[in-house]
Amino acid sequence: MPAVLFRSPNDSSEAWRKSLSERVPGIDFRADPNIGDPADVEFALVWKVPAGYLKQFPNLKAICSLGQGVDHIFADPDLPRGPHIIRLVDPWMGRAMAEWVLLQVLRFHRQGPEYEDLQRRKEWKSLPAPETSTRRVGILGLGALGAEAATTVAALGFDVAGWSRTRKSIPNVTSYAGPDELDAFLARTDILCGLLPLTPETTDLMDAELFAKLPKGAFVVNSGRGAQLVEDDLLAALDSGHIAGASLDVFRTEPLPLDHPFWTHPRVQVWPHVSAQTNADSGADQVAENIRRVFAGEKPINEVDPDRQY
Ligand code: OXD
Repeated sequence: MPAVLFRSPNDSSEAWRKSLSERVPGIDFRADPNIGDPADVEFALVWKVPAGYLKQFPNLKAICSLGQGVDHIFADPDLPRGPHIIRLVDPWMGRAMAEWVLLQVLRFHRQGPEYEDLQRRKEWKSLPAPETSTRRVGILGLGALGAEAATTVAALGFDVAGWSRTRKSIPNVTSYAGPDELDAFLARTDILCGLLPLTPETTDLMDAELFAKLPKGAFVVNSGRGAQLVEDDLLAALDSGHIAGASLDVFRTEPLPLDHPFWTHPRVQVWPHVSAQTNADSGADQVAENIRRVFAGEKPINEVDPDRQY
């Protein structure tokens, strides 16, 4: 059997070796740096490998991301042309992401930051009770993750809309599509949740111009990719009061540098890229199926279109 290469900066090789060995009898699983002869490797399971790394495998047939995002693969200028590019589409991760988005929406909706501040000042004071049905939540990106987050938030009675490249039909979620409908989507959004894949089109999308199109006092949540948000523009919008608060799980540089102003900003909550972590148990079935398919010369599932890059 051809070899499966594994490389990730996270210490998860033994968990993946175990879960794939249970599903692919006789698998030749090679965790970097023990790769043996690179010519044996036909399937690579990777997360954030250095640029140029994958071109050393002359017989590679598929490159599978160890996450839902594949931007780390397309960022390699020497990416070999030809292998299938595959992402994880894991219901467990979809649920985890929907929980995280819901947590941020509820925290802002129920004035969490204001009450946390009152507690710090030992002030017993009630604020006007918020109304769920008129709180407008906007999900940027209605792929597998965005659609589940939108449905989960809508189930609680929020007024939910989503923006995506093409029109989507999701019960209780108003669909806005394409660049022409972005402004109308932003104008009706009190809590903006970024869940877009990183592509050349979405890089720097959340900038000063976009923040200005949100209503005054809107909140910004991002668990898409850090490079979609212009951090200085968000800081300026927070400091002017136009944006009332932000919860961020992804950053342009990760880990977030120690001197970054987000760490100590009173209206920013920092999360260390944990909204939906890859799970070697729940993700292994589809990876095993793809190893089987690729080695049999069949088309894999969850293949990414290299032109769209998601
Ligand atoms: C992913 C991530 O892409 O965790 O899955 O960022």
